[in-house]
Amino acid sequence: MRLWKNLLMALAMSVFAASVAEAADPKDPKDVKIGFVVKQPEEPWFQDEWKFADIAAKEKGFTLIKIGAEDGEKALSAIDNLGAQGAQGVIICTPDVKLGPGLVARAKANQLKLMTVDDQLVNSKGKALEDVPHMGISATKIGEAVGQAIVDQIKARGWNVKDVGAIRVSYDQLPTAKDRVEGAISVLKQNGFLAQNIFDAPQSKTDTEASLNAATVVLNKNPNIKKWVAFGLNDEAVLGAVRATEAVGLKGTDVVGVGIGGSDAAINEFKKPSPTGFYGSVIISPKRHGYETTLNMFNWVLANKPPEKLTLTSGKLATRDTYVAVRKDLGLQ
Ligand code: FCA
Repeated sequence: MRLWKNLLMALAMSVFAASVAEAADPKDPKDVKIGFVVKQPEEPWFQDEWKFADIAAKEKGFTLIKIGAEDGEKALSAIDNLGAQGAQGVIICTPDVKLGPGLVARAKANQLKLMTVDDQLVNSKGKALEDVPHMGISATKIGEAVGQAIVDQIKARGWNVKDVGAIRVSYDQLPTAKDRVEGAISVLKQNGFLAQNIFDAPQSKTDTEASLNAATVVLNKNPNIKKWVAFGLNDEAVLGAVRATEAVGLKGTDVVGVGIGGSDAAINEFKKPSPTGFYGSVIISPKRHGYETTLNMFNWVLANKPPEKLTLTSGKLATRDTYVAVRKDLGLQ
């Protein structure tokens, strides 16, 4: 009797061990399950990331599970959910980078390999978690490209730089957001832009509506300034600021907004019959951030080949006249 019990127990344990081993170490692409969690699923950038991640999954024959997680609680439960579904890896753009150590612990508890995209995790002191593989944009450089595009337009329009105001749509709790706007500001200042003419418009969320609200406050406080430039974390931030300038009666010719992204939000603006204050966007690559990260995770799960610890991608300025060619160049057709 006892012997039987022991034998059964041993058998059960070996079955359990085998299934755990199998979950952690699949041998076949069709057994691979990867989660792709994003903080703002309705934003075109994230839709595009998912689209390219799906292409990778189709090509290689693994399962991709897409989850939107707009707050910290949802992000943590997305990880549990993926664990329960037997996924082996997850790529996340977290709604809150300070969740860093919590997310790492949760992924570990669920035996999930973890990689971040766009927004790098930080610890409680704000230091990046460099052990977690990350793909982000070269934020400062891309911000500088935004600043340069703005400076070039100020010159092309023959404006006196001293008369121009700048709306800095900000979300400083997110390091990549801060680096982007600071990059833009450094180029403005190098070109004679007055520091006192740069106005902070802190947004409560990284969407167009929050930016419109923040920018409206700045415009209402400075009715004497008639020429404006605007920059921020992404296209949505700049579009919000441009909409705010329109609401106070400024024309497109009085405003130079340059965004970052190049997804539908920007493209739809470029397609309008006449130019608005949204002059350009530095197009970044949802293909690299969606397709490449997912493929990296696939190789990590299947071949135990971990991704690079840090990959920073570049961007290219596009305007209504050049966006078709720039998108083609980046393989974004
Ligand atoms: C952040 C922003 C997104 C996008 C991405 C690359 O996550 O919120 O809009 O710019 O970086």
